[in-house]
Order: sequence, then structure tokens, then C-alpha cells
Amino acid sequence: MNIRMFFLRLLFTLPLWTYSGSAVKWLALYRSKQNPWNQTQNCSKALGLSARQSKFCRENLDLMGTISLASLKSVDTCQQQFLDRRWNCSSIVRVPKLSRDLKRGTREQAFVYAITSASLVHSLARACSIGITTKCSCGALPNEPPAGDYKWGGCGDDVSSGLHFSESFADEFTKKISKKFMMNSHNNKAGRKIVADNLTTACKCHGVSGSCSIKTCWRALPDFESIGSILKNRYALAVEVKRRTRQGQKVYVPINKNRKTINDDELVYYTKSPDYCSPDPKSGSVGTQGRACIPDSPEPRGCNLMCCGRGHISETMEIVERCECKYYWCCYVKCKSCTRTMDVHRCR
Ligand SMILES: *[C@@H]1O[C@H](CO)[C@@H](O)[C@H](O)[C@H]1NC(C)=O
Ligand SMILES: *[C@@H]1O[C@H](CO)[C@@H](O)[C@H](O)[C@H]1NC(C)=O
Ligand SMILES: *[C@@H]1O[C@H](CO)[C@@H](O)[C@H](O)[C@H]1NC(C)=O
Ligand SMILES: CC(=O)N[C@H]1CO[C@H](CO)[C@@H](O)[C@@H]1O
Repeated sequence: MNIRMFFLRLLFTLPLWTYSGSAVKWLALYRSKQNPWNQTQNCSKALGLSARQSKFCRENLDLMGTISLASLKSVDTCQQQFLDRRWNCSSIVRVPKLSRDLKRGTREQAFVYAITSASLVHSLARACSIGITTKCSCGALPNEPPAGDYKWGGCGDDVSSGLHFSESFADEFTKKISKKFMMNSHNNKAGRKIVADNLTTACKCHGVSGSCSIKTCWRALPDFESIGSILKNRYALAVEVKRRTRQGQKVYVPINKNRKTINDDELVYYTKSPDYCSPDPKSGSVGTQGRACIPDSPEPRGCNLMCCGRGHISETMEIVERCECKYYWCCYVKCKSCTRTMDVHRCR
């Protein structure tokens, strides 16, 4: 087959794979902790990987440690961001099993898909610039001229390779575009876009005794916590959508008639969430009984909102701590132990 034929073929086969999206089952890699990915057998044994991902794994063993780290970071950041909410991202740790709060098309599902793909781009882009793999390295220098008294230089994070690897790892292809597939796919892309759009400029000074007569700057990723908090804002502003057919194409349109379009960096969902007050297997809610809360606070963490009006139980706990530590020359520290009382409030 000559090259022209090849491209013609490509042209005709591509439209079959109209849509790509990803499942989050690979998040189960967070269980592999710091274990080394040093043999291809690791790929077939790994929990949660699809056949395509297993293949990716065999071909890119050097990236798998980073991908495991990305899964751990998604889980931690999700739980951190939702510590103060009724839905606290506790179900995520059961992957590859997905409970219903992450399957029915809710806002929470939207957040989880977005943070998952965001953490992949983030981790992989950084893996490139710190030299974990030979497949990529520093990011390309920005095209736009410097916006100040500096030169582009140094080693920026390679977001474009990060995007490339995370798409090839996470995206699955389908011919039948279900409602759910469409939603997950949109939110995945939103997560990636938010990372790519939030690069900051980091600089380093050179010159005699730090005089900063020469300054080089590069594009760097923000820390993942700030991505987590941007995504939590997007969660709050997520757009409820319904599916319509426009010119033979399935599209999402906002339920709210005043909204005309949906931006690429907005999260979308199509199922209203329960209030997550009481346990309900049907919706995947575990309820808030036993959750810690703050009395008389109007915040989401306040007992009023957190306990859904059921009230709370307060108890006093005694905590033994090390205190009045003294350093003795040489070389040890001696402490007393002090008892402190603390009030703990939990939802009924
Ligand atoms: C890969 O396999 C080796 C040998 O069985 C094992 O020690 C290691 O922990 C595995 N790595 C992962 C990530 O499962
Ligand atoms: C991979 O690492 C594990 C644990 O360190 C070790 O037991 C195993 O022999 C290694 N395998 C290869 C192929 O290097
Ligand atoms: C989230 O809430 C559940 C239900 O109250 C609780 O069992 C779990 O420990 C909490 N998890 C986290 C990570 O806070
Ligand atoms: C700090 C920062 O650059 N924030 C930007 C992150 O990306 C979104 C778009 O996805 C922008 O709206 C924010 O301004």
C-alpha cells in the first residue's frame, strides 16, 4: 500500500471512531503504591486496566510509575477538596468497582473524571521535564515574546507531551456514543484543558551575587492542589445538560434556556444529585452519620448543613501529647506528656 492509499484509508476509517473518552477504572492503580513497574507481566496483573491500556502499559513501562502516582494524587486531592462536604469522595477508593454516585451522570462523577484526567496530564508533563523517561523532555519554548525583562529558557513542563500520553493512555474509543460516554468524555477534556490553560511563568535570576541582571523564565505547571481547587469551583458551576440531535449529531444543550453554549472547560452532568444526607444504595449515598462537624457554623462543615437537621453528638476527648520538650547536649530531646481535652462533634 503506498502512502497515498494509506492516508485515504485513514480518512475513511477515522470517522467510525467518532468519539473518545475514558473510564476511570485505571484509578485502581493507586493501590500499587510505590511498587516498581519493571516487567511487562505487571501490566496484565494490574487492576482496572482495559486491553488497550494493558498494551500501552507494555509499551510504556517507564511511564507507569507516573501514572500510578497520578491515580494516587487524584484520590487524595478529591478527598481533600471534599473533606467539608456531605459527599466526601469516599467511594472513589473502591475502584475498579464504581458505586452509583460515580455512574449515574452526576456532578460528582463529572468532578472525578475531570480530576483524573487533569492529574494524568499534570503528572506526565512533569515526568517529562524532570527526566523520568527518554520519550519527552523539557517543554518547547513559548511562541509569544516575553512579557517583561527576561528571556525564555530553562526547562518548562512538557504539557504537550503530557496531553499526548494522557490521551493515548486514558482515551477509549466507541462507535456507539452513549449519553454517559459523552459526558465522561467532555469532562475528561475539560480536566485536561484546565491544566493546559493554567500554566504559570517561573523564573530564575542569574548574574553577580543574585543581582538578577539576567533572568530566564519558562512555563511551569501550578501545583496540583490549585488545579484541585479550580476544579472544585467548576464542580459548583457545573452545567446540567440534556441530549439533543442537531443536524444528525448528538449534542448536549444546557437545561437552562438562558444558557446557549457550553464551554470546553466547563463540567457537565445530566442527573441531579441526591442530598447525600442518608444512606441510599440506589443513588450511592453513604449518608453523613458519624461525620465530624463544627457547631453553629454556617459553612458546609457546620453541623447544621452536614447533619441535615438531625443534630449532633458532642463528646470530650482526652488527647495525650508530647510537650515542654527540651534539648539536651548532646544529642537527645526529652519531653513531658500533657493531656489536653478536645470537644468532638459528630452527626447523629
Ligand atoms: C511488578 O512485579 C514485580 C515482581 O513480581 C513486583 O515485585 C512488583 O511489585 C510489581 N509492580 C507492581 C506495580 O505491581
Ligand atoms: C522487579 O522488581 C522486583 C522488586 O524490586 C524484583 O523482585 C524483580 O526481580 C524485578 N524484576 C525485573 C525483571 O527486574
Ligand atoms: C466520608 O464519609 C464517610 C461516611 O460518613 C466516612 O465513613 C468516611 O470515613 C469519610 N471519608 C473521608 C475520606 O473523609
Ligand atoms: C490562575 C489561572 O491561570 N487560572 C486560569 C485557569 O484556566 C481557566 C480556564 O480553563 C481560566 O479561566 C483561569 O483564569
